[in-house]
Amino acid sequence: MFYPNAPLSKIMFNKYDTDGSGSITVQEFKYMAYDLGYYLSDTELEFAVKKLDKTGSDSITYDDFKKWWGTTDRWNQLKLSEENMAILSAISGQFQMFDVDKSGSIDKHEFQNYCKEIAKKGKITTAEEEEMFRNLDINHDGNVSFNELIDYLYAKYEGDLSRYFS
Ligand SMILES: [Ca+2]
Ligand SMILES: [Ca+2]
Ligand SMILES: [Ca+2]
Repeated sequence: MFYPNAPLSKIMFNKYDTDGSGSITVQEFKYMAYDLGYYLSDTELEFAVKKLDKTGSDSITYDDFKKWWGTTDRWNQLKLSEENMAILSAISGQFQMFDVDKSGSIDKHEFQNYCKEIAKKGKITTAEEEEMFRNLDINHDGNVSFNELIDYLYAKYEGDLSRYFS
């Protein structure tokens, strides 16, 4: 729908919310970036949506979008720093190491080893371990995918993944 007096943020939001769902998904955001001439890698796009999404819906609502659109360096702030890229690749390497059967996800058995690594300091009880697995396995399919792990860490460290290694 076109509103002649709507703010630009609203016009842009409606234009790129191509399925009219009321929120912008990674795919829709990707198209917008491309259409406006900004190049972001797939990883950066995923993170852009995670960063802007304040409701945990994996997509951007108009309220989230409006805030971002109103910032002056709106595209630059979505670029991942070299440091963040390095951290992501370190987490990915760690994930692959614990994915012993190379299935692309970490099952309960593999998780027991991984858990010890995440917990690092102090002991972790079986109950805590189970709770952690439940929190990580967002879609409850009995496996932790890399995306689920990143979502978890991203929420836990409020977007600052460098804290994971400190
Ligand atoms: Ca949409
Ligand atoms: Ca596995
Ligand atoms: Ca899962």
